[in-house]
Amino acid sequence: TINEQNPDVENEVTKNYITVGFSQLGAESDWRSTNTESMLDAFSQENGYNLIYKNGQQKQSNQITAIRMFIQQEVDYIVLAPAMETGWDSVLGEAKEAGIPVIIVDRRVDVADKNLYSCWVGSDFELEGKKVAAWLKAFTEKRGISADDIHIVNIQGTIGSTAQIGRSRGLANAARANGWDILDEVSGDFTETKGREVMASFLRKYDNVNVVYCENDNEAIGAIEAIENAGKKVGADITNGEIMVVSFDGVNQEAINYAKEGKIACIAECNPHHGPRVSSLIKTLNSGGIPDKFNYVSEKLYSSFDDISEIVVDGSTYTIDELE
Ligand code: GZL
Repeated sequence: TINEQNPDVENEVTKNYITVGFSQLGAESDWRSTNTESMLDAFSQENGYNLIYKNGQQKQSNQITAIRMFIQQEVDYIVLAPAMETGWDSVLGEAKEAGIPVIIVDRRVDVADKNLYSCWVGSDFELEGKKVAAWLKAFTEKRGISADDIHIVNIQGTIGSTAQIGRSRGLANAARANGWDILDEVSGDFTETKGREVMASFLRKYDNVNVVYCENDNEAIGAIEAIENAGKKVGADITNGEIMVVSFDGVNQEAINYAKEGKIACIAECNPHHGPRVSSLIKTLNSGGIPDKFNYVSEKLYSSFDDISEIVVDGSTYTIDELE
């Protein structure tokens, strides 16, 4: 007989495999596509898995439907990459009722009972924001640029996602501490199209923007296009009319090329390769082990301005890496 969910998979072959239901939030960015690839590679048959993969098209309702389907199919594990932090208590309660362990990957879930999921793996998004802000502070101070001359707009990610919450908080706290002016913050939903639209509206509204904090690379690419379409120059000479762009992810090749040219002044890496990490967490659970509840990945900071070789954040030193 053929498993109707995965027609190319023989039930006989997979009966002693670990069956995993993976609810991915969407395909909004290069980071997301790379993250999906990493998960599909890790949860292959040759690695001992039968994977049921569902793309939520950025809608939490689709993800909830997918989780309910996984429960119906009595999968062994559910992996959830949540679009936003809230709204998961009841469906994760149903998974717990069904005795199916849940692993959260990438963004976080804000649930009353943390026992609704076994563990989480992902990035420290606020630290990513702090790193970019620390780099901006080091860069501007080295050039004698006064905090009063720094006027920032933040093109935020999907509002309510952990990546947006952490990166926005990292910037806001640094701006308050350093006396920087944040002119505005509007969501670009982690996409190039919205990044371009939001940047164009910022340029119509403010004539003194000189730093654009993009909460992912796809937004940064859109913002650069909007800046150049408005006849302005993207660059680091921000007291002479240039507009500096900083960003997150380090996955999109165009953004990496921009960073090599100095068009994106600094990128905080956000590592998308969660597949092997989630697979090892499942293997630990499957052998009766108790994995750590929160598993943070370590990440780099990239810039082609090599006169800033390291930054300090909360007492820890981070080197600035060249982009390969
Ligand atoms: C971060 C991830 C974010 C990326 C965006 O781990 O949640 O979502 O930074 C992606 O590119 O859309």
